[in-house]
Amino acid sequence: MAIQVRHYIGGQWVAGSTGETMKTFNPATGEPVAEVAVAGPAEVRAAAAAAARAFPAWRRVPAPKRGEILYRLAEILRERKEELARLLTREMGKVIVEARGDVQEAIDMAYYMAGEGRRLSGQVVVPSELPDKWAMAIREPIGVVAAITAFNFPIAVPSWKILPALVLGNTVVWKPSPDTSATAAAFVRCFEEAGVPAGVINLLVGGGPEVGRALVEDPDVKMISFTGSTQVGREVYAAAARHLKRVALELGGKNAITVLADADLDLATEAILWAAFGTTGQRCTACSRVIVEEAIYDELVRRLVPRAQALKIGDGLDPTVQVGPLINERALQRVEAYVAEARAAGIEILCGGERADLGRGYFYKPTILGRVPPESKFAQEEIFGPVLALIVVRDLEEAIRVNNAVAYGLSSAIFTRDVNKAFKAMRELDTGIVYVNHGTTGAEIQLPFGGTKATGNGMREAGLAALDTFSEWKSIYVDYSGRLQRAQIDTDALARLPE
Ligand code: UN1
Repeated sequence: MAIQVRHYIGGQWVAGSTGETMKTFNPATGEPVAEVAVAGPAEVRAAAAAAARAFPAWRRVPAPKRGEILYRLAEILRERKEELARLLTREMGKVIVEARGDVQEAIDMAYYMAGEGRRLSGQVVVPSELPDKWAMAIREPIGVVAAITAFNFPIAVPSWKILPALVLGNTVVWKPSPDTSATAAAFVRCFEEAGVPAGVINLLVGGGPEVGRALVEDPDVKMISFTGSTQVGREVYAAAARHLKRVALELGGKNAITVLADADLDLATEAILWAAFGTTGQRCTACSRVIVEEAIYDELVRRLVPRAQALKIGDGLDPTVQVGPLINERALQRVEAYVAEARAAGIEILCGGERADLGRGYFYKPTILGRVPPESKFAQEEIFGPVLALIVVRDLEEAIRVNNAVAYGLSSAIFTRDVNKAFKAMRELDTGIVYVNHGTTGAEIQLPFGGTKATGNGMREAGLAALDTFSEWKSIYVDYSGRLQRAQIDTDALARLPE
């Protein structure tokens, strides 16, 4: 029996008014997982209005109390971790250990932001240039935040947006990917049970791009936090600009691991396999390029290829499976088209290069392309699948140039035993996240997450940086001198000191 999924608006689970439904499917088996109500403009309006109504009371709940609710949420997520992870794997396809990691990331974020409820540090008692004058800067919530998220991290990524937003006193309308609607609803049920008041979090399921557009345009929505493609991100940014709304964008990546000749090749091999083929390459942080020094190219290929061929492909619920399916037929076709084009362009397919025939599901074999020209589309465009391009370079300088010569800038990594080279790379790699002797995935929630260039618009999620993203600064001056003191005019502060 398919799970019935509805919208959550103003504390009620509702079918909405479109009368339409859609289904989500298990990408490993093709079986239906959920029957989902489809949101339309009326649901967007209702959810945004409910969030706006809930805002004045929620912003006045003391932040430590908001934090306590998030702490309860963390505990509920911990209890339900296995249940949520299994549903996530069924609906999205990633292997079960990774699904547990996805939930764990939200648990980590909930505890972290619960603690922020007792901190939320502003700049307290900032020096004033005038005597008997007190100054400070505090954080205020922005209002209704629209969170628009992708299928690939259906719990972790939404938690990066929703939890900081809530602890700061914002209210939220969340539009998840329609492909992971049941997972989204199960996540929101945890908020409800944790005691998040009606209207503080709202969920719109089943909605396509028009629902996203309506959210961006809705007058009650004050900020949009979007994770998805660079193309859609641009549209969101442009549409929001007309209303001067704040936007935080997490978009594409073309992340590279550089392997220098002195690297620990066993370690680099493990790391490349995990970063390139984990989550079937469907991470924003996935490694899709390996930049390798010529001297060790053959050796690295010799190690990587048999290991990539040996990865077990299948249903992520089987704990021995290492690579799950792609999310849907469209994603599979996109990968196929890229590989067909690479083949036609004469690029060597070192392994994979075809669907994995398991009788059902959207499976593609881990694929490695050899000696890919760094300026070719296979080394420039985000494929979002299990396709890895190997690029040969002469030295570190060229590696850094190649790493940086793409439109995106999310994550990068370098393998070397030379501390001088490692530090040089840390300085020069033009990405929001840099790893030394580790692959490009595995960001932890207490550090800022985000990228440079076409990966975003300079905003960051997670870490303390998330507090800036989801709050408005308010500077407050209290003059207790009892007389008019003019900043920048009455500059002789000493003369103004009382006798
Ligand atoms: C994403 O792919 O959108 O760093 C998020 C990582 C994970 C999060 C990825 N912690 O790979």
